[in-house]
Amino acid sequence: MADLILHHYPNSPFAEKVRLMLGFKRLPWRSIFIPTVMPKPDVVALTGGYRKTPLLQVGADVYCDTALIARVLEALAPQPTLCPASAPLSGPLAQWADSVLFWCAVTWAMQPAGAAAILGAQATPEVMKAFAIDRAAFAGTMRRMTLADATVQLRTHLAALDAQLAAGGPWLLGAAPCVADFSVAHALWFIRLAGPMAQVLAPHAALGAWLDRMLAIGHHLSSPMSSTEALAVSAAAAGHAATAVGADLGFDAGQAVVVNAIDYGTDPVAGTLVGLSADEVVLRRSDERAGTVHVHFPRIGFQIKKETPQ
Ligand SMILES: N[C@@H](CCC(=O)N[C@@H](CS)C(=O)NCC(=O)O)C(=O)O
Repeated sequence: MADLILHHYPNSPFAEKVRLMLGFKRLPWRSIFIPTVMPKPDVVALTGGYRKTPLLQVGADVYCDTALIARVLEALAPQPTLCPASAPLSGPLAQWADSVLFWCAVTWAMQPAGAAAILGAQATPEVMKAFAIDRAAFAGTMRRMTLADATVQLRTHLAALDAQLAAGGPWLLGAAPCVADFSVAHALWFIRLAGPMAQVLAPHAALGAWLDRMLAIGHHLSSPMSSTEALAVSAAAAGHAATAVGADLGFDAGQAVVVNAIDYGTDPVAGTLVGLSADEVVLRRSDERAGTVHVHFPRIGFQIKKETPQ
């Protein structure tokens, strides 16, 4: 199997979701630390514009968004499963955690004392200013939560999660962890990272014990790689993962299309459509350094448009 190359940075919650899923599946991986703010020239060489963290690269296939990365890991290592048949709501619950819960958690955690704990010595006034400017552009037209709203909503969500675990468990949807456990865990991991802000978790004993179990899964084995090496791996790859454009989905193979996330970080990626299903859209694009890359996105949370010739 080609190397699984994760492009990430240590304090990214969504990266922690993937690191834990790699740990759960006992898959060894290569680790590339990418910048936390734009510019990210080596990331964009691979994706064509998508800038969110993390990315999973396998040869010249690049997988964007952790919902899709979860499916790729599931296909590579079906056991232990992230989608037990006994938990059909694992996907929708993961999506709730990755959006609703995530924004409450981040808004709460990034209060000044939390941001100082997360960023440590890096949190100079200049770094904080550059970070704020970058994230304002990243949010685009998305309305960001106020701290007052995030605080009350986070407490409601934490109480519901705690009650679910106290009544059932030991995992969120029963006897085994599923993808939703990883989506909830990364948001709460970020709150724990935020030093004094972690007190919001204190009243919830069942949730706290579950989070300890989740984080004990660990990250399995990783070894460092440089982004220059990753671009060379892509350029040298012999081919791509098999893909095809399904019938009756509104698009044709070979069409010029543009794909973008619909929530935030909506930077468009243009390419030739080579794969389309209910779960995934795949574009082929070329880059001077990365060669011919297939960039994969999930369907949920993304928009595909035909590129109209100028
Ligand atoms: N839906 C995306 C969300 C990813 C996301 O929001 N990642 C954050 C970091 S945790 C990000 O991209 N921040 C800006 C950046 O890293 O440039 C996923 O599941 O991968």
